[in-house]
Amino acid sequence: MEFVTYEVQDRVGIITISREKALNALNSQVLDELSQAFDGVDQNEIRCLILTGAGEKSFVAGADIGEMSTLTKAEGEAFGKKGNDVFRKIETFPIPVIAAVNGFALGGGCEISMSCDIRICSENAVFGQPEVGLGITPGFGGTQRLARLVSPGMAKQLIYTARNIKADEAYRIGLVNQLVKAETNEAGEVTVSAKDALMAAALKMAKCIAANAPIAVRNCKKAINDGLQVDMDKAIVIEEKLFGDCFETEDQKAGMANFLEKDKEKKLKVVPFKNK
Ligand code: DAK
Repeated sequence: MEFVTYEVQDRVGIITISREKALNALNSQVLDELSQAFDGVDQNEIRCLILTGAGEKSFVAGADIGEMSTLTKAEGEAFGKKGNDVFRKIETFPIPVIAAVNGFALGGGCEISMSCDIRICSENAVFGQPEVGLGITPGFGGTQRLARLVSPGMAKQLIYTARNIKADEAYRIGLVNQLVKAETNEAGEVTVSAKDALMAAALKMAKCIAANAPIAVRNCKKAINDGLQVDMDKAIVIEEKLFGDCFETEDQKAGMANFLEKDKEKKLKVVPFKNK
C-alpha cells in the first residue's frame, strides 16, 4: 500500500495514514487502503488498534479538497459512500480503535477520529469541521457523531461557525479523552516530542485494553454502540445478551476463580478470541 502502513507491537496494531505531503488528506486511494488495512487485521491476535497520521503536523487535514473540487453529484455521492463505509467499518470494528491525533484533525479528519472508540491527542492538535466554509455539510458523519460526543449545542456551534479548536478546548468539551504534552527537562528543553509522547500514551492505553479479556472487551464495545441506537428498554436487553455471552469463556472462569482464590497475582489467561 502506498499511503497506509500497518505494524504490530505485542497485541496492538498501529495503522498509520501516511500521505504527509498533503497533510494526510483522505483521497479515494487512502480510503481504499484504509479499508484494506482494517480487513487485514488478524482479529484472533490483535486486541486493540491505534489509528494515527504520519509526521508531527497533521493527523488528517480532511477529505482531499483537490479531488473533491471536480466531482459531479454522482461522483460526490460515490466518494461519500466510500468514506462512510470505511468510517462505519472502524466504528463497528470488533476490536477497540484509539485515534492518536497528532496535529490537524479537520473535516473528515475530525470525523474519522470520531468514528474511533477513544481519542488521545497531542498538545498541537487542532479539531474542526470547516465544511460550511467550503459550501458543504460535514459528510462523513460529523453532524451525527459530534452531536453525540459533545453536547448538541456545542456541536452546532462548532459546525455552524466552522471554527477550529485547539487541543485544550477539545479536551474541555469532551471531544478527546486525553491530552498529551511533550516532555521537557528543567531547562525547558524538549526531551520527548509531542508525537512520541502521544504514541507512548496511546500504546500504554492500548496495552492496558489488550491485557483484559478480549471477548468481554469486544462485547462491551458492541453493547455500548448498539445500546446507544435504541431506547433504554431495548438497550438493557442488548446488554443482557452480551453479558450472558461471556459466560463459559475461559477468561470468565479464570477471572472469577482468581478472585475467589484471592490470587491477586494471577492474571487472566486472555485466551485467543477463536478459542471461545
Ligand atoms: N485536501 C487536499 N490537500 C490538502 C488538504 C486537504 N484537505 N489540506 C492540506 N492539503 C495540502 C495543501 O494543499 C498543501 O499542498 P501543496 O500546496 O504543498 O502541494 C499541503 O497539504 C500543506 O498544506 P498547507 O500549505 O496549506 O499547510 P499550512 O500549514 O499552511 O495549513 C491547514 C495547514 C491544515 C490549516 C491547511 O492546509 C488547511 O486549511 N487545509 C484544509 C483543511 C480543511 O478545510 N479540511 C476539511 C476538508 S473538507 C463527503 C463527505 C465528507 C467530506 C466531503 C464530502 N461526501 C459525503 C460527499 C469531507 C470534507 C472535508 O473534509
